[in-house]
Amino acid sequence: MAIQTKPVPGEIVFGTNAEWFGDGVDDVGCTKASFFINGVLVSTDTNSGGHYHIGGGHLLWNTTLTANGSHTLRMTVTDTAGQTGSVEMEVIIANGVTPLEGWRQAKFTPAELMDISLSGNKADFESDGFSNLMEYALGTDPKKRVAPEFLPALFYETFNSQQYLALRYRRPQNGRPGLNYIVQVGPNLGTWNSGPGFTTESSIIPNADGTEIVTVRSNTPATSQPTSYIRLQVPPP
Ligand SMILES: [Ca+2]
Ligand SMILES: [Ca+2]
Repeated sequence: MAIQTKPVPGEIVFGTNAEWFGDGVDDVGCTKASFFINGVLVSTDTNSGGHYHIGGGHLLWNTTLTANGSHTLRMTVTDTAGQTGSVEMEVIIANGVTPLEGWRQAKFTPAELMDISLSGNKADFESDGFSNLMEYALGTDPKKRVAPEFLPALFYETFNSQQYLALRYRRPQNGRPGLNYIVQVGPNLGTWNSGPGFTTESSIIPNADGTEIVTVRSNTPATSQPTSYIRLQVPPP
C-alpha cells in the first residue's frame, strides 16, 4: 500500500524545491518507489526503509520541468515480492503566476479566462452560490455544484454549558497560500465583527484527503442575543 504525504490532492505546487514524498506500507518490506507525472516515470527512489522521495530526498522536485496546469501524480511502491501499490492524485502546478492565477488557469479554458464574467473572482460560473474566489478558497470545483459535505454549515456549539452560534467549513489543509479566512458574526445583516474579541476558532481537524474542517464560534452566547448571524469572508489576495 502506498501513502503519499506531500503533496495532497488538489494542492498548488510550484518552484524548483517542492516536496513529493510518501511511504510504502507492507507486511514484509518495500524495495522502491517510482514517481510518475501524467503516466510518465520521472524518478525512482530505491531503499528498504519504506520512505520515499522524488529525487531521493526532501525538496528535490523541480516543478518547473512540467507545464502549469492540472497534472496527475502517481507514486507506486514495490514490495520485496514484486507486488505494487499506487496512490494517484491531481495537483496544480503554478510557476511564474500567483497560486490563485495558477488555479484559475487550471480550471478554465483560454476563452473563459478572457471573460471575467465567467472566470473572475466574483463570478459564479455554475451558479451554485459560491464565487470562483470562494471555490478556490474552499478547494471546490468552480464548474460543479458544491457537494453537500463540502458546504459550510451553521450549528450551535456548546461550550461551558452555553450555546454559541458556530460555522464549520472545509478547506485545503492550512488554507490556500496567502489567503485570509475571516469568520464574521453580528446581531443583524448590517453589522459584522471578526477577530478574537468576537469569535473563537474552536477546532481544526485534518482529513485524510488533504482537507481540514475548521470550526469557528461566536463569543456571544446564543441566549444573550435574540438573532445572530455568522458568515465566512475571503478577501481577494
Ligand atoms: Ca460557483
Ligand atoms: Ca462549485
